[in-house]
Amino acid sequence: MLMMRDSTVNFSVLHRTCKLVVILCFLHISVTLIFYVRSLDIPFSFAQNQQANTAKKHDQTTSKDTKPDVVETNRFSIDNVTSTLTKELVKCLDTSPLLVGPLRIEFSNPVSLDVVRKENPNLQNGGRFKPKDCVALQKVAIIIPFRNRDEHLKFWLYYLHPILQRQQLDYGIYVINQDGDEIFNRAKLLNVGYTEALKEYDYGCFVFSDVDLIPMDDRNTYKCFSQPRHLSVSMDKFGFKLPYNQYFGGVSSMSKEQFLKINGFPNNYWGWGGEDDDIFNRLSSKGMTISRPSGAVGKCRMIRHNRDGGNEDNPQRFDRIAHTRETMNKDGIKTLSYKVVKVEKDQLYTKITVDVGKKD
Ligand SMILES: [Mn+2]
Repeated sequence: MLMMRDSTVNFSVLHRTCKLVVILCFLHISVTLIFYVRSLDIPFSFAQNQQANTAKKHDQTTSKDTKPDVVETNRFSIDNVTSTLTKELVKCLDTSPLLVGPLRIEFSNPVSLDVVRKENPNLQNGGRFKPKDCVALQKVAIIIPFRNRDEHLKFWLYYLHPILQRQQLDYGIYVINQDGDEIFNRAKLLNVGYTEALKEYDYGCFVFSDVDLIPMDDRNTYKCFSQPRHLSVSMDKFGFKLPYNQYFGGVSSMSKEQFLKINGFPNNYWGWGGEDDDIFNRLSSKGMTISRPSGAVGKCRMIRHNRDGGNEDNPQRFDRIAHTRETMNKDGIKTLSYKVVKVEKDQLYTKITVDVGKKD
């Protein structure tokens, strides 16, 4: 009998212990699950952003896709009831609420300009845009030096127009096309773009972009800062690293004041290379420093290509760079001369074909 009672006692203790262990296990699994799901949150929202982004692109043809803007207006109206009542537009926020972050950029499928035009119905002739629900903080002219790169320009327009609109900029796209077959002069074309854009509108900020560079994150805002900005800081071409600290090539931005302070860009760099280093020398000689986004936000892709004909290495570049301080006041925006050959206005861009002369 004693034995029996003992074993029943043992059995019920064992039973309770088992129950407790099962409950503990269940608790442990639940907690683990909760943390696991939480840790998945970041990739989830990233995927949603990507989808929202592509969905947006496709939606634009059918619906006008004004939802995010409306939300933004409502948020404003809480703080600014009076101005909403009087229908006055308020300033856009410092950081646009429409940004989605990292973007998928690839160049395997060719794009058609007709599709890009349909996907960007809010553009005005000449590749101009203004946000509808707030007043943009900056008026930005985007200058692209160009010759015979139509395929690259299509990708650029396809990717950049939606990004720039989400950045809530008041912007215009200026493609500056070098006429003829003389050797290419990137920096002079940039000077021309600055001059021609200002004839059209009161721009206060200028973004200078190569036609083959696409940002991989829309938080890399194409606007101006208190110091000249270098935007293409981690290019896939350079293993997503800055090739050297003074590098100012690819995509950069400068306010009108910053640009004028350095007498614009040099006009005498014919062929590939050096003009970006000359611009850096101009900036640093005037006591300016370079502002940059983080390496993550500043990621960008370059469309792979072979060197164009008529853009051979400039052998004089090393000598020129060594003398920027002596030459910059004599050679720049003050002494720029060129002839406009043709102006074409498209919904997606203003293309200005210019005769920049030739190397003497
Ligand atoms: Mn290139």
